Amino acid sequence: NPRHRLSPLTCDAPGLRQSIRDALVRVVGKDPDLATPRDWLHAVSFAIRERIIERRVVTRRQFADEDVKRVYYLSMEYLIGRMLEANLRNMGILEVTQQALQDLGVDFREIARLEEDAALGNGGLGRLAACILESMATQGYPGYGYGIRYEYGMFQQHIEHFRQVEHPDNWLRFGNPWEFPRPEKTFPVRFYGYVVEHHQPDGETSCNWENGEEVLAMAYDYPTAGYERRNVNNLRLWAAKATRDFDLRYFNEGDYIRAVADKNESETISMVLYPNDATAIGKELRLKQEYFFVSASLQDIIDRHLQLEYPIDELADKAAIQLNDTHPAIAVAECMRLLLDEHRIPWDQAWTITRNLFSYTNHTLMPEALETWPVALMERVLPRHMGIIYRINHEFIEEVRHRFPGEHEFFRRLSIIDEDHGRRVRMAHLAVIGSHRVNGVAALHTSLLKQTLFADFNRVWPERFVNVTNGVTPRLWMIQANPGLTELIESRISSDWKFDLDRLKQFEPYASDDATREAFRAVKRRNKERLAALVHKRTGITIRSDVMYDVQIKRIHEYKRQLLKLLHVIELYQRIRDGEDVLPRVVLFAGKAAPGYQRAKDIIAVINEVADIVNHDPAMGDRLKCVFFPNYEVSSATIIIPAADLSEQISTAGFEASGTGNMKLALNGALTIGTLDGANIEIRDAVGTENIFIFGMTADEISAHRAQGIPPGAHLDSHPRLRSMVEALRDGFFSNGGRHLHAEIARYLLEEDPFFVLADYAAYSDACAQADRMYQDAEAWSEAALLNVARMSHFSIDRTVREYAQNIWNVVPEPVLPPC
Ligand code: 26V
Repeated sequence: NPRHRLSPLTCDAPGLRQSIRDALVRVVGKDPDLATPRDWLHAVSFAIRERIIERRVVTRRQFADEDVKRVYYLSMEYLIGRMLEANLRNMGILEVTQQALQDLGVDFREIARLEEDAALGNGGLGRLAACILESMATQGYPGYGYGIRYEYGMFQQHIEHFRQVEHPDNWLRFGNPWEFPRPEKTFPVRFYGYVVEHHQPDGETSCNWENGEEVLAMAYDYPTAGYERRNVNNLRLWAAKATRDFDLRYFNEGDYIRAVADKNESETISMVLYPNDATAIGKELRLKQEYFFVSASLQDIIDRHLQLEYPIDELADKAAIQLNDTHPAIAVAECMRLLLDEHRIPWDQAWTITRNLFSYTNHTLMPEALETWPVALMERVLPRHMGIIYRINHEFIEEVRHRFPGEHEFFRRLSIIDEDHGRRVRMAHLAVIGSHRVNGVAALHTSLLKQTLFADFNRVWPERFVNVTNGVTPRLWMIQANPGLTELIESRISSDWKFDLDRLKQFEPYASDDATREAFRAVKRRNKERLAALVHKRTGITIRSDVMYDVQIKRIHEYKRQLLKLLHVIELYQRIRDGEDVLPRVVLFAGKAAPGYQRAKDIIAVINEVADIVNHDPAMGDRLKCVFFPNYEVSSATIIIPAADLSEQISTAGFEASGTGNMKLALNGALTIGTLDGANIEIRDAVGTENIFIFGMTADEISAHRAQGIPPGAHLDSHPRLRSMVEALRDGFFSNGGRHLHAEIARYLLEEDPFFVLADYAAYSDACAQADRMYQDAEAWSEAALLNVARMSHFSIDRTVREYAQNIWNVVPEPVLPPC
């Protein structure tokens, strides 16, 4: 319609300059003479916002015209980081915008770092969701993200007196130029109440869920740009708003203040991200968060389907829904409810649609992280869903009873209801039964899933279980994070590797080229200088940039074994004190501990206290520095990763589902020291055993070792120093006030540790020594590092997304729009 044609927004420097200046006055409301750096940040963001949304409108229209099958990604978490630079780069207007700002006398770098990270996730699972969205946009898939617009994201970690202190992450306090509030897009979400059954004349019963409380879910849209194209997909995040019922109460009840307070309470649903990625939480508010965003998303998905004039029974032909872990698994029951109660579809047909629609990704085998909800809680909060779950379970058990007669124990194990721990709903079982595909996130993880957690289901439906190994987006984790290495690659091979990481293979021959190695070392050195400056700013610690940077950056968890690395720091410290010649290095830890996970918080404290002794001991003579980098987040990862030489991926084999930091570090030319766990195995296969340091027990050996029940202390003599290292810890040599804490950690290592730190120590120390030897040969190290870079093509998120599209979603990419 020509009346709706937009006045074109130019993307040249003069046009952008004008837009930024206009936005400063007209949107931010500031006199340019008085504008602060943050005002400029907002002005440029508003100028880009206009351009990104324009492309979103075009993309949406194309999808609508082309009758496409859509993909919906349901995730409680999106760990996105900063948006300005990513949006500019992907839209292909980064450099011209930097130029426009420079013309205005504004330094892009200075304002870009004022943006808060969007930290709406805990760790790997949330970052994977962000990478998948970016890749779907880049490759032209009609993909939509759905999640929660938490008012407070992942807490900010401060270190006070060596300990972690959590501060609220009020990321929206200056407003957010990247979001488009859609107050007209709201859906009611009900909690509590009861179910009324109506017996129809045809003998069927229909159900009505009545009474209870209603909350509104209001949409906020975050456009997501594909790399170097005009495609822009949408991430829709829901915020809770009180319904108008609350407004009416103002009039009807004398207690006006109370009525407004209640209104606020109903808005707490989307207030805060649960900062826990280790243990399931049985909190009612968490269940409400899960159902809240699932219900709003499904209502929206079905609305869109009907608006496009597709028949409801074709829902699974026109849409695929991916469940990111079990957090949105209630979607299976909610989909059934909507089809049965709102759209009057018969049960069997609704069930066929539902199963064809959903698929589920599992991200952990750890029993304590598996979500189960007490039946009584579900009955109270979601009575209609509980009824639906009972019927799903009943029909499922009937089916298996028929196929496997008499195997009563088998049926009990398969049931959605766990009868052994006070009747609980197993969300993973609901997700498996309600999906047509279930995937693990690395080859080992998928095979362990089939052998352990889902062994019984694998007997029932072996074809349902597939592997999709994780990946990372090279746009953020290489092009943005490491411009030096990007430029080096670009000077050697053609630039199509940015869309198709398979082409990075062409870089491989340069691993044996002296000039390329030399240039690689110069890039690393500059990246180390950049990190060293940041470390100094954040911690006051001065580190050299001419030594090995050895990093372990990830959530703090026993199974990830930060204590194994810390023991190695202690070994190096003692050896230097004993006058040995030790390769100089910086060991850098970063990561958050769940606020309620005391052991993880103690590990942070001990790391900081050991670091304090090491860093202040003149005997170290600058040969060893130990840094705990506070408040690890996406934006700091982009600085740390490109500076790393050695990537610590040392989880107890069988426990890390995949890891994605391992991929980011190898892509940036760090060599991995790691166990045969998660995607490390596939990384080894890709880079070659000579270019990685693998050590320790395998997953099978860990199981066998556990069965033997050897006390951990029995390993103290497996390494010449181990005993004195653990004793130094135990006796408080490194303690600075927290003496009993150190003794407790030593006791834990000697008597309890379910993750086999001491049992793996000798092998680990050997592997570290091997890495040290290779590092001393700069040419050999650079060659191995460059081979790591060139051989990482398999770990592009684009490959991951293509596998989901082909094997699970059955969707094809749309021809992407050309760059402007
Ligand atoms: C679990 C829970 C338990 C209930 C409370 C809230 C909460 C929040 C997150 C989680 C997820 C834990 C699973 C997880 O993050 N897995 C990680 O997923 C990565 C992406 O697949 C993978 O690379 C890591 O190995 C895996 O630990």
